[in-house]
Amino acid sequence: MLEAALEMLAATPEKLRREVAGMSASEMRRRPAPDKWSVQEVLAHLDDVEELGMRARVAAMIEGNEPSLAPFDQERRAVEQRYDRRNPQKSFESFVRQRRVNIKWLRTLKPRELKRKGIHQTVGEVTAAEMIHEWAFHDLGHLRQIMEVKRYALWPHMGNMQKFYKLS
Ligand code: NI
Repeated sequence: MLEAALEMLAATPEKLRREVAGMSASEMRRRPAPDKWSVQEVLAHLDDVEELGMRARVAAMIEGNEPSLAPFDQERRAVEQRYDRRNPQKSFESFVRQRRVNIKWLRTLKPRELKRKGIHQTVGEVTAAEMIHEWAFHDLGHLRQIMEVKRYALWPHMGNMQKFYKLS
């Protein structure tokens, strides 16, 4: 499963690129609902957490002795880091650069390194391998968010066919 997770992580930049290709700046800024992120915010977030939320944690487990891992509140971070003001193209490019380096690094990790642990302050013990699976899981969640923005954009144009669906 780890290989599958690494493949997913490696595939995310291209998936993102395809999903946002052709979107205008205002489409990227649009929140589908007041409590849902825009594409711009999702891109800013992926760029922001790639090091801090992901790589740094895996590295800490490998280099340290069961380090304590601080929780990461993405909603608060989005406000503090002004995700809504970030240039989406720059966020995307910066994310892709970091991801490329990280995939190379992840592929060098040995089985004994993957078994190393950290202690997450909220959920307890986590291994480096588990963190990598979560990393891929996190990617897919945010890709789904982008799909959701696109679904919302189609909604007003569907007429009576809306009756078959509910927007969550
Ligand atoms: Ni997230």
